Amino acid sequence: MGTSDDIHRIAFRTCPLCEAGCGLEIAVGRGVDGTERVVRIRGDRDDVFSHGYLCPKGTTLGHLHDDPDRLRRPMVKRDGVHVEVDWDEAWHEIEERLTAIVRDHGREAVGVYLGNPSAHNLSAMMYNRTLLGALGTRRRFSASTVDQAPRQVASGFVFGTPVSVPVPDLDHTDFLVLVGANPYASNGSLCTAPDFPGRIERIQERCGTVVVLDPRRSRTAEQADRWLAVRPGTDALVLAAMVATLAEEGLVAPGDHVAEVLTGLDEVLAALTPFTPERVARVVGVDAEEIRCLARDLARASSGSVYGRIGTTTSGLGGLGGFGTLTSWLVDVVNIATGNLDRRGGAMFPLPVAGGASTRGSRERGKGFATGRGHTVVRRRPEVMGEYPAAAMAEEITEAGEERIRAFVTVAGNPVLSTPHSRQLDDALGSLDLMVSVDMYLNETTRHADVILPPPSQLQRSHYDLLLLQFAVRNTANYSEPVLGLDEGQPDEWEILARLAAIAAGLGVDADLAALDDSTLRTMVERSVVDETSPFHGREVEAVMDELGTEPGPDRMLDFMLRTGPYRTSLAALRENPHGLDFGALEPRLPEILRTPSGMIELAHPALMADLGRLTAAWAAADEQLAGGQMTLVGRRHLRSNNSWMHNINVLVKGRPRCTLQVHPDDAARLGLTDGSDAEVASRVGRLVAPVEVTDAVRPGVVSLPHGWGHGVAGTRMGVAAGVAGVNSNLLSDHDDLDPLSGTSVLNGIMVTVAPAG
Ligand SMILES: Nc1nc2c(c(=O)[nH]1)N[C@H]1C(S)=C(S)[C@@H](COP(=O)(O)OP(=O)(O)OC[C@H]3O[C@@H](n4cnc5c(=O)[nH]c(N)nc54)[C@H](O)[C@@H]3O)O[C@H]1N2
Ligand SMILES: Nc1nc2c(c(=O)[nH]1)N[C@H]1C(S)=C(S)[C@@H](COP(=O)(O)OP(=O)(O)OC[C@H]3O[C@@H](n4cnc5c(=O)[nH]c(N)nc54)[C@H](O)[C@@H]3O)O[C@H]1N2
Ligand code: SF4
Ligand SMILES: [Mo]
Repeated sequence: MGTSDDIHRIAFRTCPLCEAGCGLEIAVGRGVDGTERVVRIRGDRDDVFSHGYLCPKGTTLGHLHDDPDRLRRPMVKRDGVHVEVDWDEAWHEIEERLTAIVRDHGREAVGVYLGNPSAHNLSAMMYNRTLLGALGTRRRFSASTVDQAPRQVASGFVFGTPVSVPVPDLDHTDFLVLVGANPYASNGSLCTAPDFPGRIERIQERCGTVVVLDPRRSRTAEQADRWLAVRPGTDALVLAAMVATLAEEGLVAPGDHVAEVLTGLDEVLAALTPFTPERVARVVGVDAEEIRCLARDLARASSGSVYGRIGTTTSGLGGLGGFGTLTSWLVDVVNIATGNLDRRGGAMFPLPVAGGASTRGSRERGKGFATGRGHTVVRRRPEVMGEYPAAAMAEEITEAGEERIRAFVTVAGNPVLSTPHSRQLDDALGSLDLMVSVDMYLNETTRHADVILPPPSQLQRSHYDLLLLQFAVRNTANYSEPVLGLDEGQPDEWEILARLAAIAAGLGVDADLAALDDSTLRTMVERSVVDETSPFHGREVEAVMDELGTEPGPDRMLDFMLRTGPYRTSLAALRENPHGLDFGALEPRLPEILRTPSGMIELAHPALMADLGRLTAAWAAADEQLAGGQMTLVGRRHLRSNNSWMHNINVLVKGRPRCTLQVHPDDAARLGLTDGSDAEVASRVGRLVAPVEVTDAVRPGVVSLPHGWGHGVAGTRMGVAAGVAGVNSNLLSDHDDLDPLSGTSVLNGIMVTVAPAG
C-alpha cells in the first residue's frame, strides 16, 4: 500500500466480505510502474445505509488484492504438485476429464459445493444457477446446511417460500431479543444492517431493552440489558416455555392484521402447554422466573422482535440431533403470539429492490413448500431446497459404491475447514477422480483440486448484494463498479462460471459465452413480456433486449431485475448514485408475501408439529446427560476473521492467538486445566489439542472453540495463514448429527470430553 499523497481518484463500493454490506470510500493511487493500487479504505460517510461505518476487515480489500498468495492464473495438479498454466490449458484439462466421467458414469457422478462468498458475489449469484443446470446433477451441496437452511425451511413451511424470512425492525424496535447471535463480532446475518452494534445501542438510547440468549457472555451479551446463559441447543425449549407462559397468562395477542391470515395458532398453543418454564428450567439452565419475565416483558413492550441466528440454526442437544428448524419456527411463534409479526418495530418482511420470489403484487396461493424430492445414496438424507446436507458429502464420495461421486466442483468454499467431520471429508476429496475449484487460494480444500480457476479479486469486479438485500432492515440498493481493472487475460468470474457450465453442458471449451448469456437473458425477458405485473408486459422481446444493451454479464441481468423490481429503478439510476438509493423503512407486507397452499400463515405445519415429539424425547435424554456432567462445545466468531479465510492478511491475524478453548474456571479446576495449558478435546468422531483460556465468559459445562482455523497443511500456499496458530474445530463436529428437517449440521452443542493433553 502506498502513502496518502499518491491518491489520484476516489472510488465508492459496497464491501462484499460480510452481510452488513458497508459502503467503502477507496482511495486509488498509481504505483511506480503505473499500475493502479489501493492506497486507503475508509467508510463512505455518504452511504445511504452504512453512513461511514466499517469494520477492520473492510479496510483490507487492498491487502487482499495485493496478496502475493492470491492466485492470478489457473493451477493444474501435475504429479501431485500444483503448477500455473494458462487458461486454455486449464479449460482443456477440465473438458477432457469431466466429459469422460460424465460419459462413463452419468451426471450423478458429479457433485458440487457452493461456499459462502457465493452469496456476496454478483457473478456467482447469477451464474451458479447456470452452472448447476449444466452439470445436471442432483448432488448439490452448499454452506446453507452448515448455516441458515433451518431458518429458510421454517419460513417455507409457515409462509410458503423459503425466502420469506422476517427480519427484526432494528431501527424501530423497543425490545430486541437476540438468540444465538453475536453481531458485535459478526456484524449480523439474515439481517442486513451495517453498524448493527450502533443500531443496538440506539435501541437502548431510546429506553428500549436488549436481551441476549447465549451460553457465552459474548460482546453483544455484555452490551445487552439482560443475558440469559442458556445451555447449548436448548433454545427451542426456552422459546416454547415463553409461548406456554403467554398462553397461561392470557398474553397471546397476534393482532388483527395477523389474525386474519393465521391458521393453527390454537393447535400450536395446545401442543406447547407442557413446556412450562418450571419444567424446562433445569435442562435449559435458566431460572423459570427469568423466562416468564422475558415473555411478559416482550408481550407488554410497545414493539418487540425476537431474532435467532447461528446459535439457533446450527445447534443441537449433543448427539440427540439438531433443532434448527423447530427453533426458527418457535422464534416466529413468539413473534406472532406477542403481536410483533409484520408491524413496525417487530419482525418484518423486506421488499427488495431487485425483486425476488415474494415481491410481486398480491398474495398468490402457492404450491407450498416441500422437501424430499430425492435422497442421498448412502443414508437416504432428503433433498432440501434443491440440496443435500453438506455433512453427507464425504460418504457420497466414498461409500456409495458404483453410485459414488467421482468428480467434484467447489465454488468459493472451503468445506475441509467449514463442514463437519473434516478429516473424513479431507480424505474423501483426496480419493476423487477429478476435482475442480473456483477459488483464489490454494487452501485446505483446493489443495485436492486437479484444476483451480481463480476469479479476479473483489476489487476487480462489479457488485450488488442481490441476496443479502433481501434481508435488509431498510429497503436500499447500491451498485458498485469495479475499482481496479482486470489483469491481462483474466476472465471475470461470470465468464469462469459460464465457461465451466458450457463445458459441463458439452458445448466445448470455445463456446460463445455472449450468445449463452443472451439466451439466458432472453428467457427472463420472454417471461416478463407475458407477465401482467411487469413493466415490459406486452412489449416485443427483441425491443426489450435492445433496451438492455449488448454487453453480456451480470450487470445487464441486474439491470433487468432492477427495472422489473418493485421500485422500477435501473442500473443507470444506481450508477448515478454511487452512495446508493434508499427506498425507506420496512413496511407491513402481509398478506402479499404468503405463498402457502391456503394463502394463510400455516403455523401448525404437520412437519413442525411432528418434530415437537423429537424435541420432547431429546429433552428427557438431555436431562440424563446433564446429570452425568456432560461437557458441550460451541463456537464463536471474531471481528477480525471471516469463517476460514482472510487469514492470509497479516493485519487481520497478527496479535494474540485467537483459536483458544475457552473453559469456565469451575470446569478448569475440576478437569485439571490451567490457563495457557493444552487440552485434549474429543468427540465421537475426532480429537484435537487446543490451548486453554480460562474465563467465566462461558457458562459452566460449556467450552468454546472458534471454527475456520488449522492452516499450514501440506500442499497449501498461504504463507501468512500457515504461520498462525490454530486447529480445525470441525474435526470434532459429527457428520451424523443433524437437524432432520433441514439437513443442517449440529456445530454448536457437540458432546465432548475435555482433559489435560499428553
Ligand atoms: N464449527 C463451525 N463450523 C462452521 C460454522 C460455525 O459457526 N461453526 N459456520 C458455518 C457457516 S455460517 C458458513 S457460511 C460456512 C462457510 O463455509 P465455506 O463457505 O465453505 O467457507 P469459507 O470459509 O467462507 O471459505 C470461502 C472460500 O471461498 C474463497 N473465496 C473468497 N471469495 C471468493 C470469491 O469471490 N470467489 C471465489 N470463487 N472464491 C472466493 C476463499 O478463498 C475460501 O476458499 O462455515 C460453516 N462452518
Ligand atoms: N467477523 C466475522 N463476521 C462474520 C463471520 C465471521 O466468520 N467472522 N461469518 C459470517 C457468517 S457466514 C455468518 S452465518 C454470520 C453469523 O452471525 P452470528 O450468528 O451473529 O454469529 P456468531 O458470532 O457465531 O454468534 C453466534 C452466537 O451463538 C452462540 N451460541 C452457540 N450455541 C448456542 C446455542 O445453542 N444457543 C444460543 N442461544 N446461542 C448459542 C455463540 O456463543 C455465539 O455467540 O456471521 C457472518 N459475519
Ligand atoms: S462489517 Fe466489515 S466486513 Fe462486513 S461489510 Fe462492513 S466493512 Fe465489510
Ligand atoms: Mo454463514
